[in-house]
Parts: sequence; C-alpha cells; structure tokens
Amino acid sequence: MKAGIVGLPNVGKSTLFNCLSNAKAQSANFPFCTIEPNIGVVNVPDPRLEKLEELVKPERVLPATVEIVDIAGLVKGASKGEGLGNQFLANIRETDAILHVLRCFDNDNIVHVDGNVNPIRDKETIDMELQLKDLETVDKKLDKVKRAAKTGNKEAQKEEAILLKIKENLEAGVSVRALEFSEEDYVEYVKPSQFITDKPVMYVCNVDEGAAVSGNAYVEQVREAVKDENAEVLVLAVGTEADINELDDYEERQMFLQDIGLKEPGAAKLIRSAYKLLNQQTYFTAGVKEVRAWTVNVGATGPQAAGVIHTDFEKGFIRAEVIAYEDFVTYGSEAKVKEAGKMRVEGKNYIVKDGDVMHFLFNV
Ligand SMILES: Nc1nc2c(ncn2[C@@H]2O[C@H](COP(=O)(O)OP(=O)(O)OP(=O)(O)O)[C@@H](O)[C@H]2O)c(=O)[nH]1
Ligand SMILES: [Mg+2]
Repeated sequence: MKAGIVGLPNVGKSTLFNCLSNAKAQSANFPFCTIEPNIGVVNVPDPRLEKLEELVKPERVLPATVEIVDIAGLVKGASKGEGLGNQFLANIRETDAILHVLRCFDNDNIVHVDGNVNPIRDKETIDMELQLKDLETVDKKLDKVKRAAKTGNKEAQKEEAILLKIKENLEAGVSVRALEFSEEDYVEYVKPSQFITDKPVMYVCNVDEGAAVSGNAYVEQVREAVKDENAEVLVLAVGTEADINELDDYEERQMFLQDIGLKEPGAAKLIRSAYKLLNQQTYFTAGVKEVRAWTVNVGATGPQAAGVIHTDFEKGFIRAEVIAYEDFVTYGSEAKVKEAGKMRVEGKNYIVKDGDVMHFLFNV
C-alpha cells in the first residue's frame, strides 16, 4: 500500500517528500524538477511504541512503515500529454491514496506555473486532469460493454448503466469517490477499474512558517472548497520542516519546531493521516527480543494479521493471545495482565483492533 504525492509542478512535493523520508529527492525552484518517481519507506511515528519499549525493555524496536511516492508535477492538459503528461498519471494510478499538495504561500521568487498563487484553481486543474484520465478509462469500458448490452445481456446492461453514471458525473467535474453505489455494484463494476479519482484523498496546504499552526487565508479557501468532500485538510510549513529535518540533532530539531509553535513535526501527523487514509492499522508484538508494530488492513482477521509476520503463521493459525494496548499499559507486563485475567484468547474469526498486542499459536 502506498500514498502518492500529487500536485502542480513546483508547489513543494519533493520538499514534502524530504520532510517525510530520509531518502532525499531532488527539489529545485523550477517546474518539472521531478521526472522519475521517488519512493520512500517512512516510519509511522507512534507514541504507543515508546511506551511499550519502556515497559518491556526489548533489544530492539521496529516501527510500522508506510510507502510514500513523490510524483512529477501535473499541468493542464496532462491527460492529453501536456507537460510530462500521461506517464505520470500512470504513476498516480499505481498508488492507493493521494496526498494532494496545494501551494498556499506567497513568494515571488518561487515560480508558479500558472502565474499566481491560487490553491482553488490549482486543485481544480489537477482534479480535472485526473477526471479526464478516468473518462478515457470509462469510455474504453463502455465501448466494450455496449455491444453485449445491445444483445440483451442483463449483466452488461447493468454495467453500462453504472458506467454511464460515472461518465456523466466525470463530465460534470465530479470525481468517482463522491458517487454512491451499492456495495455489490461497487465491488463488481467500479472497483476493478481502479479509477484515479476513486482513490482516497487528503489535502496538504503548503504554508510559510508563520502559518504553520493556524493556517492562512488560502487555507481557509481550501477548507471551504472541499467541505463536502469528507477529506482531511492538513496545514504544513513544508519548506521550514524540510530545513528542520536536515538537522541531525534531536534537541535542536525540537527547538526549531517550538520556535514555529509546534510540539511535533507536521510531517509526523501527515504520516499518521496517510496511514489511516490507506485504511491501515497497527498491532504490536512485544517480546524481550523485539517490540514491533505490524501493519494490517482495517478489518483484518487474526490469521491475516499472523500472515503479515509469516505466511506459515496464517496457514497454521490455531489461536491468538490478545492484550488490548490500554490493558498492557495499565498492568505493566504480560504476566500481570494474565494474572488480572485480561488476556483474551481469540480464534480464526477475530477482527483485529488497532493497538492489540498479539501472540500467535500455530502449527506447520
Ligand atoms: N518559500 C517556500 N518555498 C518552498 C516551500 N516548499 C517548497 N519550496 C520551494 O519551491 C521550489 C519547488 O519545490 P519542489 O519540492 O522541488 O517542488 P515539486 O512540487 O516537487 O516540483 P516538481 O518536481 O517540479 O513538480 C523549491 O525551490 C523549494 O525550495 C515552502 O513551503 N516555502
Ligand atoms: Mg518534485
């Protein structure tokens, strides 16, 4: 599962990537600096892991990770090959969620491809290109299904109706994610097409450091424009945070963050939000050798969670011993949780909860 950083050229996408990841992407003050996507595996900051470390005192601690991809800038006409064009839409298609970066800072020295700062227009430009790309997809599908529908094939007729609904909405500037379908129709006819505008999205407003805490007028415009989208809007002083991230010393980084009014980097919040956007959650294993956060889809079962560690664990799954994170912290150790009767034994149908501390029993 990976989240892609998307937006116009020169709005700070690679700079954002550099706030998140230690893999450094080239960023520069000219449009289309990025061509090949930069991929980074980013640790998901989780205070619970520090707490477990304190209690268990393991030899090592491993955080959960999430993959972030920095993609080339899109411009008007990208769907028709403008700018760096179509290839980048393909890069976006390969991601599972979109972090849409909007320039919300003034600075005459930083080139804006459309001449002036206007995050609402920018958002519409990007949305439209993504929608046009999806229109191509839907038209191709319609071509195929039309013939079968004409011969009276009921399945094909149903698919045709759904595709037409998507087409009409895309033409009216409505993204697929905003449309409603029955669960069945969605799984059967919509999901397989992997529409770009069906991917979950959040907006990242790139502001200057004075606006890092409470945003600015541009951010308010963005909030207003997306209020019906049910999407998160995050405010981040991307340039400043990238500079702070360059510092090796933790204390020094904290000091600079405090200077701009932050307790933790906005980037940390963004990573956690991206993780949620990807529908991911964490369970822990807590042994003296290793305390570790593992990633599973929301809704994963016990065996599926075990399978993240090893496929044999999934195949040979017998049961799981589960301690809620809060109980682990309250009682302080696995032994004390057991004494208090708070350890649960769960079977194959158990739905994993975020923060579960788990131990699997299996045979192979
Ligand atoms: N003042 C200011 N400059 C910024 C900020 N974020 C990025 N920049 C500058 O804007 C320029 C473009 O940033 P990049 O991160 O390369 O932009 P990009 O979106 O990756 O651009 P492309 O790869 O060309 O699509 C660089 O010179 C950055 O230093 C910011 O928050 N404030
Ligand atoms: Mg770039």
